[in-house]
Amino acid sequence: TTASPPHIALLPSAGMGHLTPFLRLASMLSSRSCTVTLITASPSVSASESSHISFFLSQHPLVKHIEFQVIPSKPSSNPTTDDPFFLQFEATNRSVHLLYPSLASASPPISAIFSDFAVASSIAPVAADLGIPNYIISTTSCKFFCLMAYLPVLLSDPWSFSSSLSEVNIPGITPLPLPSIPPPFKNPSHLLTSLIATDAQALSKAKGILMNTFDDFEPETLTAIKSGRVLDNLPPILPIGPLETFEPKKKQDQSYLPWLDSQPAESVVYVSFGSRTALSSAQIRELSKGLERSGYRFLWVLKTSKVDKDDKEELKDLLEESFLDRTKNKGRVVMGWVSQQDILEHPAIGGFLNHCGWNSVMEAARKGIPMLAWPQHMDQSVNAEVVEKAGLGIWERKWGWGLEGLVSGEEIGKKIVELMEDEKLRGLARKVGENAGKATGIGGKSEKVLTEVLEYLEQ
Ligand code: BUP
Repeated sequence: TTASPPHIALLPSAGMGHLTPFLRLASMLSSRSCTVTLITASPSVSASESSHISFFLSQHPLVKHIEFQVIPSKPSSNPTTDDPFFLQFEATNRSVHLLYPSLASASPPISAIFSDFAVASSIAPVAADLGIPNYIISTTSCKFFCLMAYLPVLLSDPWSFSSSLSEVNIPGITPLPLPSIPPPFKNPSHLLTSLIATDAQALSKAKGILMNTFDDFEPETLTAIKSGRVLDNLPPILPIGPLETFEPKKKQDQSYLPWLDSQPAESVVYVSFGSRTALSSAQIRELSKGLERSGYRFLWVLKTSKVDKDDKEELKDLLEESFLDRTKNKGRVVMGWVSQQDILEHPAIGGFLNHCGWNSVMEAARKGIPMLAWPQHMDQSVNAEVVEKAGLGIWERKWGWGLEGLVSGEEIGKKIVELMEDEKLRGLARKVGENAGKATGIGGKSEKVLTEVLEYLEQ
């Protein structure tokens, strides 16, 4: 009998930064004739997650959907954080065992589960009971993945994050400067830290780690982790990025696109800090000054709350009318969801001021767009260093964590000019884009890795 394509169940965790790569992979698998089941937790934290899930399913009628109810956490039970995304990670982990019956009765039988790092510990026993392999999907840089995988070892030594040290050492990879470590990691009882450490301990049970990155982007770190120098008990590391985007045109306000059409090539700075960072109102004002001072054209996506359901403010409450007036021919400020895809693809975009959420980094890499990195929280400082080293962008380390300080408009303006005028950077970034294209093209390294995994899983 001839082998038939596998049935793959995909289980993302909370937040657009996690959902997005899963939807992309689901689309890629479906177009390679796999049967795909998308598993989503309900209720979702943000409105963008639920609307993207529905939209995705409407575009992919063959993809099956399992929605499972998460058992919410009691607000008082986690004194270390009130971040709704972290609370959902925890709630999802506690609820994953409920999936067993629907996965066991799936037809055709499920060949493998591809699940988020953030559910590694809870899905491992489910996959074992089903007798099928589990692949972990890493939605961050390989370098930050190394930090998470190695976190249990670091936490076992009280000196690891001591402020008397300037860097954190992980075998095989270049040391991480202490300021790049996400602050919660320094507190072993922080909910996020304990979840990540528990998930890290389950990694050895996985069949492989699929990563949204590519060999040429993080060559040294990938070589180190693949050769077992970081930890000797990890399963194969499988870079398959940058993941292809599927997003066809969605019905949303895209009034910024005709405006972009009328701007000169590579003249516009695109500014976005991702789906869950709301800058302080003081920082929003400084950023507006910086954009104006730089003299460059801009498209700025502005968010005012961590979870989109809480968005209430209006543009006129956040920015002075005089600013909006003065810059009306030079820039656009947009609130709400934009199609970052369409924006980064647009020839008018010449630079990207961004927080270094990993999806954004991979999207910029695909298009070879130079970045000005301004990490806000979590993996973003480590990612910023990766971006800088890969030649995709510049990073002003002294700005620190965006959410913790205040950077003046003057400094921001100067740095934007540097981003837009650095021809060497533009050339290097373009090269990154070419390499990304090679990796995912036919016969490319990332494409081959994915093909091999799917061949292995054929039934
Ligand atoms: Br905001 C926004 N439109 O308006 P990241 C984001 N995106 O298409 P984050 C839009 O969401 P984490 C918008 O292209 C990317 O694919 C964007 O993921 C898209 O950052 C995704 O870049 C956002 O990883 O997630 O949202 O901060 O905290 O997990 O890094």
